[in-house]
This record gives sequence, C-alpha cells and structure tokens, in this order.
Amino acid sequence: MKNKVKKGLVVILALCMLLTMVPVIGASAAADLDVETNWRDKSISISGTLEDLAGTQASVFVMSPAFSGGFMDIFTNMDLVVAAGQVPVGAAGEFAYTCSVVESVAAGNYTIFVNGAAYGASFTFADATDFPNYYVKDGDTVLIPIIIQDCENLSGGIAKVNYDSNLELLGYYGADGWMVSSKDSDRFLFATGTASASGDVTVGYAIFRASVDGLDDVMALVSFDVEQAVFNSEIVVGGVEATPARINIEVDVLAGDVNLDGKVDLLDVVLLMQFLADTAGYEMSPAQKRAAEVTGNAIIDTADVVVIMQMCL
Ligand SMILES: [Ca+2]
Ligand SMILES: [Ca+2]
Repeated sequence: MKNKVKKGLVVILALCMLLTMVPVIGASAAADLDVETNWRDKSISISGTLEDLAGTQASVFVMSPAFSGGFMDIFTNMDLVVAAGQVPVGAAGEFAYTCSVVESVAAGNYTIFVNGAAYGASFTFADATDFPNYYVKDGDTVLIPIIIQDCENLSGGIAKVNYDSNLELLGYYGADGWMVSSKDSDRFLFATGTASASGDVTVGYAIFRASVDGLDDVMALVSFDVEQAVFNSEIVVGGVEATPARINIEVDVLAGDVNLDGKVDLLDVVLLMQFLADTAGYEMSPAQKRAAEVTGNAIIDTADVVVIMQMCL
C-alpha cells in the first residue's frame, strides 16, 4: 500500500514536470554536464551551463542502468527513476542539482535527462561491495592500507580519514620509506624522502579497533580524502584519489546458537526449521548462518537441524 501511494506520487510529480517541460523538449543540448558521485552518502551532484534555459527551471531525471529507452519512455518506466527534481537555472545558464540515490546503489551506467535531452553524462556509481574487503572479529584491531592511486613522483600530502562509528581510530603507521603522522585525530600528513616511481602508492596504514553494537555482524566503511598532495615540489589540491575499504566485523558465534542468545537449545532447532521451511518471516543474518552450519559442509540443511538437536540433549 505504502509503495503504491509513493509510486502514485512519483507519477503525479513526473506528469507535473512533463507539463512544465513540454515547451522545451527538443531544445538544443548544452555543453556536457559535470557529474560527481559520492558513494559515502550515496549522492550525485550534476552541474553545467544550460544557456538555452537561462533564467528558467530545469527538470532532471536520473535513470538506473537498467533503463534503455528514450525520454518519453521514462513515464512508463518510473521504477527505473533513481532521482528526479526541478532546479532553477541562473541568469547565465548555470545549473547545479544534487540528489541522493539511497534506494539504488548498484554499480553501472546511469543516464541523466535534463528537460528531455539525454546527456552524454552517464557515469558509474561505485558500489561498496566492490571495495577491498577485510574480515575481522569483534574487538580486534585492523590495519587498513592508505593507498594513493596512480601517483608518479608523489612525495607527500595531507589527507583525512572517514570511518563508520563501529570503528575506533587508534593511530597511523608509516609504510616502508614513508612517514605518517597525525595532524589531529582524523587528518594526517604523509611524506617520504624519495618520491614514488609510479602507480598506486601505499604510504601507510590507519589502525582501527572494530566492534559491533549488538549481537550480529556489521560492515563498516573507511575512505580517505586526499586534501593536498606534493608532486615534484608542487602542491596539488584535489583530484587525487585514495582506495576505500570495507571492513566486515564478525561476532563470535556459538555453534548451533541460531538465535544468537548465547545458548543452544530447542528454540534454535525450531528457528532453524522455520528458516528451512521459509516461514521464519526474515532472512538469516550472516552470523546466524555461521551458527547454523554445524556439519562443516558449508550447506545449511536438515542435517544441521539433527546435529543441533543432538547438542540439546
Ligand atoms: Ca540460542
Ligand atoms: Ca551443514
């Protein structure tokens, strides 16, 4: 019901936008749009100059990678609209639109329509599941490499580390030939006496303690913003990327404790049977799956139920 209402609202919004944009469909396309994506808050910023539309409104649609039609097909494929909105266009044609795409974070080529014109500004939205993965136990410390990408002649810089609340920053550690020191807790300096030759450069490590809030596994993200970098004694601001990381924090589970309450009893047997019969009403979490698999064959089935029953005796 809620979905239906929401979809109805989206369609009404789209129709209103269509009515306001009809006069400008077919307007000549302006210069290419600049698109910046931020995987951390799952947002897209689109900007550019739309001289034809100076002083008016621009309607923007961001379409998911599954969309393959023309502008008019948007209205029969509303499920593929990732974001839509209207923004004012300045007197000189300047235009900027920022939207959140929380509901759709898959990697792929998204397409942008501005007032009916498809722009050559398709882009790829990075998916956190593509990041390098690290697996740690609840309470453990983990070293995340600070990898500055594609940096010939890099000899230093200033960067900031961003991390989720399940991580506690303990400090930094310089890689071979590099010094990393903290300016304050989240920002740090990195420097070397010998400039890097080429490619991706690991300048050091950020050290974290990982923990979970509740009983179950959690995933935490780490990223680095390189604010300034030094190449051949020249300071460069912006445009330098560092590799993010995904940290999977696993709780210690007791074999057979499917409901994660710290003991193995008949409740676990019943819950696992419900999962296997698909009547539990929700999916097993990663920690629950690890607790349920007790026969060592990486498959959760009735053989695991039998073994957990035997554990209860
Ligand atoms: Ca239990
Ligand atoms: Ca099994």
